[in-house]
Amino acid sequence: MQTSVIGRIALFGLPALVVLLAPTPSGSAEPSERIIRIEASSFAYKPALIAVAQGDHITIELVATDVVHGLHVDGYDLSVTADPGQTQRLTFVADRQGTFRIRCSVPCGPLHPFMIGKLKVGTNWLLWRAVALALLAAMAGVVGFRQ
Ligand SMILES: [Cu+2]
Repeated sequence: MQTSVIGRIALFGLPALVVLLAPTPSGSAEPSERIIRIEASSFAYKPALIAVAQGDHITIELVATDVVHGLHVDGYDLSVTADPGQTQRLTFVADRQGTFRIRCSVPCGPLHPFMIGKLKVGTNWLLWRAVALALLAAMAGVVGFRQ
């Protein structure tokens, strides 16, 4: 049995278009440059939750508003310390997906152990889109060969 050209377009072309044009949940599929300002004061980070996409280039600007505070990202093993009134920067690529704990790395008072935040690194939709397109192209190639 032979697959018609129209049949092949319907089988692989349309799914490929859907994969290409489907909107991503975050709105943008491109890895982006993100500058995130975090205010640290006894005993909390503001914001306490940072959500980024995998592959994003992140610069955290840590601002301590009262005493010296630190910021350590578990899983990425990154640290920065800021004196009051002096912004310190931490730059990294969010290459690992998941939820990571942020905690203060400088003993800053009685509730220091509870000074925590979260870094959430979401799905890289650009990567999954490329994988889906490659699979469709491979399937189209197999069907094309069999004729
Ligand atoms: Cu602390």
